[in-house]
Amino acid sequence: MSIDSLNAQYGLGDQLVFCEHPSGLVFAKVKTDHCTGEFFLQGAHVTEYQDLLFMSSQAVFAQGKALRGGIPICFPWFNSHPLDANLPAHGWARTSPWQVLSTRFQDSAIITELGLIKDQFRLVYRIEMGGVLKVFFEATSQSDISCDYEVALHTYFRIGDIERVSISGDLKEYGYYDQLTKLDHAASQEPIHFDQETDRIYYGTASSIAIQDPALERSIEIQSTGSQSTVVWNPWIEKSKRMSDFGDLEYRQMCCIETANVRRRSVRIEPGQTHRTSLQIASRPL
Ligand code: TA6
Repeated sequence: MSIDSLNAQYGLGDQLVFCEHPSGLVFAKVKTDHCTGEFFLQGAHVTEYQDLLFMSSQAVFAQGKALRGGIPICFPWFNSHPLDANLPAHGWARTSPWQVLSTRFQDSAIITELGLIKDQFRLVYRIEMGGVLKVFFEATSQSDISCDYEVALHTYFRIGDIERVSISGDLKEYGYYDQLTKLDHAASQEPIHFDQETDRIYYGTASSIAIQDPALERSIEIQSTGSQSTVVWNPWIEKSKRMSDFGDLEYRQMCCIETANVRRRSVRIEPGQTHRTSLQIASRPL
């Protein structure tokens, strides 16, 4: 669908405008009295909401390439494919073209629904940009047998200084699997701090998490539903240097807190069944 047709059918005046990125990718600009934001149709990828999300200055905007930052949707597998390492890491949802299903202005928010049908799944992703950001990921099985999938809303949060950040909230109640050492760890009952490459899967329902960011004098409040695991990641300096679409020192201004259902907490849905994972992001002054 052309940009003009998209705006004619789904645009909402100057509050929701579809545009063509220099790369040729289509994205939408949101501007209301309460917020500004952006999302790309490729991957249904939210790239901006207020100043709460991190996008790498080295991000590559190209068809079929995952964008480094914002909220990539990892689905239907997390990290490497369990059977075929040649398949793209984190699945196909974040690099596929999603279609606009509907747009509306409601309760002071711009609400957009995007859809993708692929490999026996019907996906609907609702993005609500208002005083807070809400996203709802829904997967419905169109298979005639049970199927398992993994999902991670792989959110990159913008922070002021990684060495002064602490992650508080429900995660302290749960143990985690360290993806780097391949070891399990018991719950610490302590906030999480970063002083090295960190790549952990916390198993449990962490419905409320906060990123305390004294450098930016704010706390980012993360509420989730339908999520039985949370991934916490910072690449630190050596991995940052190995990522061509990420600045060597950008690890200092970001951390990923990923609302997920992965590995031991993957999702099993029956034929015709729908599972929803949702995320709400807001900030408050410290
Ligand atoms: O969620 C953490 C992680 O699985 C890390 O291991 C790292 O690979 C990161 O995702 C980024 O993955 P990507 O495929 O986007 O480079």
